[in-house]
Amino acid sequence: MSSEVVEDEISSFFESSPPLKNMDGIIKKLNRFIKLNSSSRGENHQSDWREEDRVCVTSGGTTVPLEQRCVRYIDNFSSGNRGAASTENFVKAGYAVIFLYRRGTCQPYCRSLPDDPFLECFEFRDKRNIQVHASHLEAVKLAVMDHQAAVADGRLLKLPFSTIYEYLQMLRLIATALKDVGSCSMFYLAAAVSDFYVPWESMTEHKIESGSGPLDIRLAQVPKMLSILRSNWAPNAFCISFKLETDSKILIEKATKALQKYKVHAVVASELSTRKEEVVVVSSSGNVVVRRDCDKPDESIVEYNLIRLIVDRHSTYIKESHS
Ligand code: PAZ
Repeated sequence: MSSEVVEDEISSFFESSPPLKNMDGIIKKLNRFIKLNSSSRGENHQSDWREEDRVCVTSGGTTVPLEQRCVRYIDNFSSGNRGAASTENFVKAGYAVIFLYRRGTCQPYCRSLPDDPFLECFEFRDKRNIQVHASHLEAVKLAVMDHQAAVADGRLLKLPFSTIYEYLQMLRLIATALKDVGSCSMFYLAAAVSDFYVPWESMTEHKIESGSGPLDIRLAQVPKMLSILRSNWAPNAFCISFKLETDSKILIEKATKALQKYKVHAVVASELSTRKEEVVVVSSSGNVVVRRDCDKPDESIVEYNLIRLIVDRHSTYIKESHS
């Protein structure tokens, strides 16, 4: 498909999307966050270029509404665990992170809390007061401390999405806002983005009636935004995309094709059942298997070594772009 056809498809996707709610508020938050991470550091730290690094981490799955006044939608498996764990490690590495996440999925600093932390971590001290249960005290203290430090330091901005329409519009806003940051910005696209959707104009307004027998729905292909992100939205940003397959035999081939087609700097390939154990970073300099190491507390998640590798590659990229 020619690049003009892709661009036309992308334009008509955005033109026919329902407008993003609170777009002005999101733009304000984004600009404030990006400015904060330039002005507060810049002058006194001119030689320390690491402090200007920013990454947009996308996380969780996009929904595909079936009705305009949405009652039903198509969803996917993504828990948001990878995005949340990666965000924590990027903050640790000195990045300012824009965390574009699916509402209700895993959040940074909350991964070691129980599923229902509010109800499970607290108990009554007496009739009027509650306290953290001793068994969760350390985990809650650490989560609150690390989260507050990241936010107070201006290192974490969280922006939620639900639908494919919201996700892609917000990604475009972020990319546009980060355009001037150039090579110091990174896109780490770990979200599981729907490949198919129901175009807004062909969607029924009201709840689909259930009395009229089997349901036929025609899903259109979601235009691949990676190409336009690379060529127009943020051409100088370092860009990491992700590829998930259930058949390990085709995984590396697919990831290599994506690397070449979208000209991203690396593709992180994982297989559904082993995605928490290992990933393969596919890039033009070869493929690197990254595993978790259960014997070392920090390295017990695959994202620890993954982010170290990605940060290292990003540093080299920035140096090369500045030389
Ligand atoms: O969100 P999670 O931790 O359950 O899974 C992460 C992941 C597998 C969704 C991510 O690493 C990924 O590969 N995202 C891209 C999926 C794809 O569209 O191929």
